[in-house]
Amino acid sequence: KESRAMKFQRQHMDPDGPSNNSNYCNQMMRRRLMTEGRCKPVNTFVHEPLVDVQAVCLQGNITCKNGQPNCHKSSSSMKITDCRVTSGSKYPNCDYRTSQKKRHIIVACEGNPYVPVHFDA
Ligand code: PAX
Repeated sequence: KESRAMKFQRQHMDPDGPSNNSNYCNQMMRRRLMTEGRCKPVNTFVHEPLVDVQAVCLQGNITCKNGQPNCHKSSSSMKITDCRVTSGSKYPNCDYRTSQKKRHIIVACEGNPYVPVHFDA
């Protein structure tokens, strides 16, 4: 079975990306299996080395949106792509808007080793 840590990597890690194209989210959301059963409404891909994203679990500890205490905010801003389903998108034809940004990211971490399992913001 896929662990929570592996699921985070499938859904949120793309260290070698992004290919600079407006179809990035349409391709990646499908390729990473987030358009099965429904179109996942919002998803962020991070374009930094895995070790740098794992290291966020050792950086500033903050409260998560759901009130849990296991969130961490990156001390540096990171290259990301936000994918957001368009208003006209109709499953199974999931259509996404692609926006590239540089932001501090917030992830929730769990386990031993203590690694990212959820993307909070
Ligand atoms: P998830 O299902 O929320 O969390 P995601 O991050 O890819 O998946 P399983 O066993 O899979 O149910 N976990 C936590 N979740 C939330 N908060 C805390 N503190 C926490 N600690 C552990 C994956 C697993 O992490 C566990 C949780 O129980 C899950 O375990 O976001 C909805 C989705 O959209 C993404 C992030 C979420 O997907 P929302 O609205 O609930 O915050 N997303 C959202 C994104 O990628 N980018 C964005 O900018 C936003 C806003």
